[in-house]
Amino acid sequence: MTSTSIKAVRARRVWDSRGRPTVEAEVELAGGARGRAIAPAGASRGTREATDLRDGGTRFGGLDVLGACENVRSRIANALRGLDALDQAAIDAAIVALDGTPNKAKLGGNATVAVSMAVAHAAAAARGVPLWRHLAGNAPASLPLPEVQIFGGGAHAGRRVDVQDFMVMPVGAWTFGDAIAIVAEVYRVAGAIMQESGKLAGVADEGGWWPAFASNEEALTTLVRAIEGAGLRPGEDVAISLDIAASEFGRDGRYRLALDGNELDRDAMAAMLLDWIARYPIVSIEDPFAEDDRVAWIRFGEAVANRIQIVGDDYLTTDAGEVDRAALDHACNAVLVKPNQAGTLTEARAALDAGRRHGFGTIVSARSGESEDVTVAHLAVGWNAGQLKVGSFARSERMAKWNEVLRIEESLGADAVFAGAGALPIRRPVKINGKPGV
Ligand code: 2PG
Ligand code: MG
Repeated sequence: MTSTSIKAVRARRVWDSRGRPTVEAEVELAGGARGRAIAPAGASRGTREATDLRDGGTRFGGLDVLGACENVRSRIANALRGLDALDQAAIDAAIVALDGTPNKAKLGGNATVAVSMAVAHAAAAARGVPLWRHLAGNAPASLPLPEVQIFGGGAHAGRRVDVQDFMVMPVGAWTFGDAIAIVAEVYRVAGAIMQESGKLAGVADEGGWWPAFASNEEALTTLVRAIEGAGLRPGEDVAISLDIAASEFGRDGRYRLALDGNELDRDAMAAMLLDWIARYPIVSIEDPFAEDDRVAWIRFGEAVANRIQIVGDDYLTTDAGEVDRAALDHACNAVLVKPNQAGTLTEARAALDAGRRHGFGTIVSARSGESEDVTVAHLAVGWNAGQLKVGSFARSERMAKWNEVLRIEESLGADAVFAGAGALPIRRPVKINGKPGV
């Protein structure tokens, strides 16, 4: 027993940003240090993600997590007691072995990720350093380029539009603080445009403006107007990024765009996206095709050839093996890293490391169901991911993360390194003379 040995692991049911139950884990070390973390929850979920263990039945629509909390208190606590919190890999290996399934079906990924993150917080507290510093060790750390939703759609907005996230990336910014201030202006102007056109109807799940548009493309034209209205140059100061989340409306190579009244085959879907890329300053597209449509991904990857970032979310589900396969296929050039898709920090880190080995962009991401927990902000900095996606620029479960990165930036002072547009795995992330520079 040393001062960093795990003494106790506790769990409590808390509530997420959608008012749904979720798991909070608390870890206490022998020396008295404590760490705490809350599991997030996705709405558009990849089929290979770690299981989000829910009680079923009628209570809270079947979404209660009393079973997952009990797994933390009993099985996980018993397995981890006495282990050294400084050895995250050993802790997570013990969790993986205890579960014994490929997708945390027994313990619940919500139980395991909360504990895994709480252990990291406790270890950092024991060392008396911020979590990002604990995670970085002697390796370089950097402030991430933010990817921020302006309009929310898909599963986060009652499928009001098909595309899930219309986001911006402040590619012209030189510091994280500037980047966030630029986003604030674009978000504000986008809201004003919605109001002027009588389309202001509140916000979606991640705080983006509710997308009261007549077509998916109207969101793109409005986004360009918002960037210009903020006095910024589309593509040079601020670029567009999309999460199509195509698994939500695509199956067997066919894509049903309900808002546009279209059913597209995989080639027509690719043609539509290529047309958008040609006409709008888009630097990144996530999940352009459904997770079961490997051939579409490979063809699209070939057609785009690193002109933009192509991000695998549902397609890769934060799995190092899937990242390796996608790299061989040239299906994408970036990995979204969501700790709860993997179920432990070590597995999420392995997916990020696999991406880095292949020259991929690496984006640490929150989920649509979030809380005041700011662990992902520390992961993005401490793992030197280069990019961070936590939803929009409203609602405190989102702002808590952006604000935490601002604090970290300030604490670094002159040593702060902003990843900026260089974090994108593309040849030229900006427009030149008003034309796409790709
Ligand atoms: C995504 C995330 C975050 P969810 O698809 O990238 O926007 O959504 O957490 O619902 O999977
Ligand atoms: Mg996604």
